[in-house]
Amino acid sequence: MDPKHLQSTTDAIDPIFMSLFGACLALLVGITVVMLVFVVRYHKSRAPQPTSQVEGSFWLEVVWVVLPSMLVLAMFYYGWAGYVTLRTVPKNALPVTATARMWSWDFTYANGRTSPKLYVPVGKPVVVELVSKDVIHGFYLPAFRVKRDVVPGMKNHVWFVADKPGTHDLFCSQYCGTGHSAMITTVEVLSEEAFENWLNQTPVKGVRHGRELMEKHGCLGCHSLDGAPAVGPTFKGLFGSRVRVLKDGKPLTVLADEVYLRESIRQPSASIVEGFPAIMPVAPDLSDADLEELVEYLEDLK
Ligand SMILES: [Cu+2]
Repeated sequence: MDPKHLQSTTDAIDPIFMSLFGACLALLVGITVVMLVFVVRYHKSRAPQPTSQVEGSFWLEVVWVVLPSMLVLAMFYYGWAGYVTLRTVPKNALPVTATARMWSWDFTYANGRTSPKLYVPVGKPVVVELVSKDVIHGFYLPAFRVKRDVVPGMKNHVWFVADKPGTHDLFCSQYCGTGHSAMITTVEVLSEEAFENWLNQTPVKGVRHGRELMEKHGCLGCHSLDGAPAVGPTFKGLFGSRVRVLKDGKPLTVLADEVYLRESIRQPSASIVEGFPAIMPVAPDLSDADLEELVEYLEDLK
């Protein structure tokens, strides 16, 4: 399908939104003006006696039944048409899986490439399968008028098409716990060529890959790398430091060595750093090789 002739989600939603908004505005202004005119015109000082005794008006009643009915039917028709556009995925759409977890997003492409940001090519529709690892999240992309709940155990999707390169915000729209406000990322719209290059790039091992793993597994939703306060303790200066923890309910000072890091990643509830809530989830999809890379990365942060 030629992208020029493809109706985007924005094209589908904006005219409906503006006409509903316009109809509401016209009613608000019309009703308010009539109300004010009547308040003045029929004030007791101007009209001390009841002005008339109206029994009814056939045609007036026909008008106020038929006009509003047509208005709400038109609202339904255009609303439905927009909904159908949002739910009808173009045939050539590029599939991407969005995985939501407390409290981060990651995106998986057909060739296995994963990314903490949603990279898309310009002019090509993208269909995003929505998967949640834990609780109900919301995939919210205001720039493309797209918002859909991400419910664990439920198949769901959204689609959109970007018409020019750029960066747009991607939010979680359902309050999903302490780190909800940190559950933000971006959609990066690239030219077709730049997108193909990015898609076929293999992530390099080492420090950069360690950082990618952090983003992929959502560590950075709760832990900062620069000492900034967050939901969980910062990673800055963690390795080799002495940490006050609660182990089996007893306070204890431990050395943050490799053993401690491995245990804290694999079994987050084994020891809880003092002053922080015991809310870190286990990561069953973290391989042993990736675990070692994460530990190495944390050592480098020292
Ligand atoms: Cu969320």
